[in-house]
Amino acid sequence: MKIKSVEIFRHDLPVKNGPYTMANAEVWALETTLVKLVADNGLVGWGETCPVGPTYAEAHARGAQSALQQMAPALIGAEALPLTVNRTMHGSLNGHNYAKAAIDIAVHDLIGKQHGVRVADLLGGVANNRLPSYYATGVGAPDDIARLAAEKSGQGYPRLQIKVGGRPVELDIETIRKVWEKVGGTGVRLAVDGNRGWTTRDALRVSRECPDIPFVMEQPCNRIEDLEKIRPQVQHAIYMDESGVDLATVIRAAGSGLVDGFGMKVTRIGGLQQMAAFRDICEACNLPHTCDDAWGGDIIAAACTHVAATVKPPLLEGVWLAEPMIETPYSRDNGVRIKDGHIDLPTGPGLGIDVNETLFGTPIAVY
Ligand code: 0XW
Ligand code: MG
Repeated sequence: MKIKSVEIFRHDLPVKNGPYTMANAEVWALETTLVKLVADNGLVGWGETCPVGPTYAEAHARGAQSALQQMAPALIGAEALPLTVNRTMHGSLNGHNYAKAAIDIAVHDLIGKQHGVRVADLLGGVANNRLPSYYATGVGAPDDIARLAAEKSGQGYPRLQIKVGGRPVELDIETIRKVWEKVGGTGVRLAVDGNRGWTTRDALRVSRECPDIPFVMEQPCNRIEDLEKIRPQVQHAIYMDESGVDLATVIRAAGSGLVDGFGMKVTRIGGLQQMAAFRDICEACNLPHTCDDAWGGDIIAAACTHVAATVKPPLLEGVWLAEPMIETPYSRDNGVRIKDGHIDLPTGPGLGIDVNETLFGTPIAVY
């Protein structure tokens, strides 16, 4: 099966009940980029990439579209196989994992449809059909976040992620304390995500002042050097998120014991082929991790859910989806949804998503 054509679409995703606020970003609407691969046998595969604005990571929507246009001509006529396609992409553009991920996801969708199997089966086999999600609050007033945390834990989310950073650290400490007053003892797991927004001074202070609260400190500071600096001094587990930009970084962080786990994004690491390798590295080192993305609609949601289904269950921290903040699903069968804090793995071949492409309008580019 060879790739016959590549179509690139742009689609707006307004944030339901927005904005969504993080230490370095406040987003009201996101622009997602969709890729449609058509094979020479007529099958269609879909991929997606949707940076959560231009300041969360070194990624932005127009960058993805431009990178995809740079790579697309080289893909025409290529065998629709993940390794072949990834090497073809590396041969036509250096870096830009988050754009390459959209093509990689679409190739997995195509192959799954060709063989009548789910993407999760292609990635090694399903360990769990019902995946735990986690709820990520925005940065907000301590009482509001505590109320929201209690509500979401009551709805069945097994894990909460509290956003902090970008404001006086005293407010973050108050938020963490108030959240724990509400959910401590319920069994819900807690992550505190700085999204690179704390100084090392802030991170050390939070850990020192909250020794009794068993949260995971996710990407508290901006650089790997900052994590190295705080590592010997904090009492809390440290997870790497935004700094985990490629497999080489993951191998270094896991092998040196710098981190206790990862928040991982399918598009940041370069797609499902890379994500499966990441999963295996984590399993070899016994490190827990999430399988999610920064944002995106049903295609990203399905990709995250399929890879998460293959993770050894005790190591899966959860799958975050933007779904609760998206108005219109773009799957005809209502897509991938969170119910009672959990997500059912789609059952159809490939990603298992029936994409309603009429929502996307005319492609911005066709090859
Ligand atoms: C909670 N998320 C998965 C969604 C936002 O894009 C940020 C991200 C994270 O963990 O950093
Ligand atoms: Mg994070």
